Amino acid sequence: MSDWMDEVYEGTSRFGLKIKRRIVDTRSEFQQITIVETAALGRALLLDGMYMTAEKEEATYHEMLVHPALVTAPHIRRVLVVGGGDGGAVREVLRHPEVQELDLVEVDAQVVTLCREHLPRIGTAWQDPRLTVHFGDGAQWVRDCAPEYYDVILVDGSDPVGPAKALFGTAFLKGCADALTPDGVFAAQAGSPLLQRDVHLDLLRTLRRFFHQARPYYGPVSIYPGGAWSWVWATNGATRADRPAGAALDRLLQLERSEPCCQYYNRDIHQGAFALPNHIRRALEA
Ligand code: SPD
Repeated sequence: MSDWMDEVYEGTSRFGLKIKRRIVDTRSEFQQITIVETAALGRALLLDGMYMTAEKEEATYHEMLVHPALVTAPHIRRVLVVGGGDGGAVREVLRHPEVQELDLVEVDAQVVTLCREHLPRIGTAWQDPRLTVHFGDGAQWVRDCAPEYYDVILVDGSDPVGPAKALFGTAFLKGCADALTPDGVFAAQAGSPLLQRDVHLDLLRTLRRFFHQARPYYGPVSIYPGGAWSWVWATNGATRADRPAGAALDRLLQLERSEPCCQYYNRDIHQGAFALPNHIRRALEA
């Protein structure tokens, strides 16, 4: 057995971590689930050979998926997370005391079971009474959901292949717009702006059909293809993404004071993350 675990992205790039041992390697109904102990980043989860998360690296990704939306949404009583079976995103959502009801909809029950057992440092909030875990198809969930139900919807899917592909599609994104309150906020992981440029731009263009505002934001995730990552933020309300003010600023400052504090996210990161690289700005204007 090789002592390296490599993710080969589309046959054109490769990222690898030296591993101490393979803890889980099993095929679920949906995908290959692998959990390894790495030499540098603690335990890591891969789905179908793609790195999803690693203990010493996951904070940036999960904080950036969750807090820009949770800080800026006018209300955050009801929150939906689609995907995110490792528990990192819900852990970050539940830092916010205003959240009353959090639904996690994960297609693959085995991901949750194995992550709860083997990645307990990532999923630290499974016992929170505000959280309900549902197993099923996220696209179906938003289709069946009462209109204008959620204040915030977060999509923590994998890359747009396999079970996560539908989460980048028109029907699902329109379903999310319909399931949000009129001023609700949507956020999702949006791929590598370099290696998945078309996916990234298509997602933004699709969101702009269903939301008055849809903005990308950026940050580093070293274990994902290309190392530079993106998320999208969208709303039909009037709240601004990039400059939290009033209640949003209060929430951000409360988060900054909370213990344990975020490892990556803060007010400066929030504002800077929404700055657009010129090549993206030009592509979106075209
Ligand atoms: N290239 C992998 C992108 C995966 C994004 N979601 C990861 C799930 C972590 N909770």
